[in-house]
Amino acid sequence: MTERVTGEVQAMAEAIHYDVTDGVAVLSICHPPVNALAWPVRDGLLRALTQAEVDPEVGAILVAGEGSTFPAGADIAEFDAAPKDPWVPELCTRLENCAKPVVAELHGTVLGGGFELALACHYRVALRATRVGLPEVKLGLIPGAGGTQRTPRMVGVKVALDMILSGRILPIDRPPYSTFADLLVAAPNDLRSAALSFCHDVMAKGPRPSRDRQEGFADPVATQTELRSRAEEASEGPENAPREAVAAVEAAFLLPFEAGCAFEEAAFAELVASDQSKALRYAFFAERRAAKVPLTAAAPLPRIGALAVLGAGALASQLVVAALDAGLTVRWGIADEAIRDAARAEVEDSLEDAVSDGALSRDVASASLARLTCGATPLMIRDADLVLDASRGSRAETAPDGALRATAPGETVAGVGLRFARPAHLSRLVEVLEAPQAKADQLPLALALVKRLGKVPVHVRSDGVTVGGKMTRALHRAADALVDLGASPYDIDAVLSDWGLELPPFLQRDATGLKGVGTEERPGGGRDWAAVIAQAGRSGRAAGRGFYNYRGDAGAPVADPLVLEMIERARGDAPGLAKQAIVPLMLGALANEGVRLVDRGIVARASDIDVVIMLGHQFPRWRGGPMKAAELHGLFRVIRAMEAIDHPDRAFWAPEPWLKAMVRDGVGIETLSA
Ligand code: 3H9
Repeated sequence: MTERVTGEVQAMAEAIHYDVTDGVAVLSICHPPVNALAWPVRDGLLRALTQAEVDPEVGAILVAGEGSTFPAGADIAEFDAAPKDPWVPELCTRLENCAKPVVAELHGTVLGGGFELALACHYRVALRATRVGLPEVKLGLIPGAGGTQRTPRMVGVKVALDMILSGRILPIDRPPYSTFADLLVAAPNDLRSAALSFCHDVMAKGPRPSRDRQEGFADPVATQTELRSRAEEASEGPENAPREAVAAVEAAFLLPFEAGCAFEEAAFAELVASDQSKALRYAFFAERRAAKVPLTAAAPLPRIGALAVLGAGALASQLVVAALDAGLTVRWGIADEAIRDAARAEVEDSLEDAVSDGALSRDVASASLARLTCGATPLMIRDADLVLDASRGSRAETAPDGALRATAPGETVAGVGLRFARPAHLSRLVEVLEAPQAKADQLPLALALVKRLGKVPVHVRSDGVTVGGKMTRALHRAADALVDLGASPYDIDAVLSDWGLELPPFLQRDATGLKGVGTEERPGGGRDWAAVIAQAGRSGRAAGRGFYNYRGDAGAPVADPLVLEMIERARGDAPGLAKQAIVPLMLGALANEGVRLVDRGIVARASDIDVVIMLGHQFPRWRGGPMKAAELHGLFRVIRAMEAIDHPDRAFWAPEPWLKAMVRDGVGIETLSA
């Protein structure tokens, strides 16, 4: 007979549902969309746990998540304030110390603090499709609720560090991650009954805290070797979280559990207050904000099942691969039959390579190919929900009215154009250009497609201007001005590379090629140094010489005294520039340009600019994009640096009023929106 007692503890009414079934207290977390462990959840869970502990009818406790997932982590939005009790580690300790067995019922994406909560429970019953992970490092953090201590105890230092340092989301039904589950359940409909029956089985066994487990440390010599090599690797990068993660896992190996947790807690507290973590948390929300484009039509985004791609070039084939990866049916329109066959063969080869590399299973690759049809364009267009024209050069003649255009650099659009960052199948960024003449249904279609491809759309109101193009030109203009003021291109590149730019401006220009045509004078004042260098017959990396010389060993870039001589001759006397001024000036120039883009309504928010530059232009994510980086550097310092220089391009360097207002009002870059 089933005895059913239902009740709700007052303060947890909304976030936790409490239900006793056959002697098992079920604590269901209800905090959409991802059941993040926000304060109402933590407070409610603790109260529900206390109630279940004292209830004589309850023999075991089941913690579950309602809706799409068990908690996907702590609430990232809460990290800007001091933690409010009960904090996640305390909750985990209370769960683990419970005298009655506590079982976690897992489904969805069990991440970060959610995964740590699950590890603090005594047992775990999981749906096979559950995915787990410790993605804190992507937010500049380490797991802060015992994850660095319990994980290695269960699966060893190597697997734990793989999880913590990569932040990857992993399948719980595959070894070694299956170690985390005591029972795997195939069908969603069977999960609850299996979990309840598991609870009855363990009532007699009692709690089994994972802090007591030691199987992960069974081989101390291998553990020590692994820790040493990971510490070395982590010390090489610019980010702090990986170093702290290795140290915390080492603490798990060397220290008693409580001391290890104290180490973890202190490291987490330091990281959460760091600029790196602030920038990475900002990046997390900025990407999601960018994807929210207010539409004039209230209708939901259209569903796209079949996509026609037109064109036979590299972009078209990358888009075909991206669409297949996303599970779309693809109809590839190429007029010429021979080219069509070769293009299909190329996609087949790339899928085959992915299978050989282990990146794709044979089944998935075969299913992808089965969804691909190649044929004459009119035929391919006929049954498609949407047409994406990626033909090279001008628009495909056969592209129907209203087709979306995958644009190339410099191309203008009359409707909506999608500027995919390259390579389009790997990159996550798409600038969605909306020209004034765009039809009403084109923007929703474009957004639906980009989201369906699993990419981040950034809405840009323009018929050709891209955020990436504008900001890159501003960076080059600023870098040239710094040379005008007396800095050498090599010093500028070295300072910016130390600061975190993977491809600093002069190396970047060499890589794309220098153009010798046009004037050496910039319209606003100052020189275009790329033009000066190119006119001396040095057209960039491909030619072996540009700002740098590439003709030595292995084509590595080498500073060239001839270039410095050339610059000094052309420049004459310069006021000179301290190296410390390079970063604030570069950030000032970029922030100024970003403000102009928002001011002109080209993008809706400053954070959209950061998303473009982080996802599409190799800007270090742990700096948060140029706008956030300027804020973190200190807008006041940045403005002062701009005002301190005397450069003829005054309009470019004059701090935008909006920047000054932000300093005056003490507000952040997030407030900057059109
Ligand atoms: C942590 O746990 C620290 C602990 O070790 C220790 C503490 C002491 N918080 O991505 P989506 C929101 S650190 C707050 O579009 P999907 C998100 O902003 C955390 N909000 O959906 C969005 O809101 P909106 C470790 C969160 O299906 C909505 O949920 N965990 C959080 O494509 C939907 O998100 C992580 O880092 C959160 N933790 O992907 C996991 N998560 O609708 C981060 C999501 O207003 N999350 N939101 O725009 C993810 O990776 C993905 O969101 C997930 C779902 C895979 C879960």
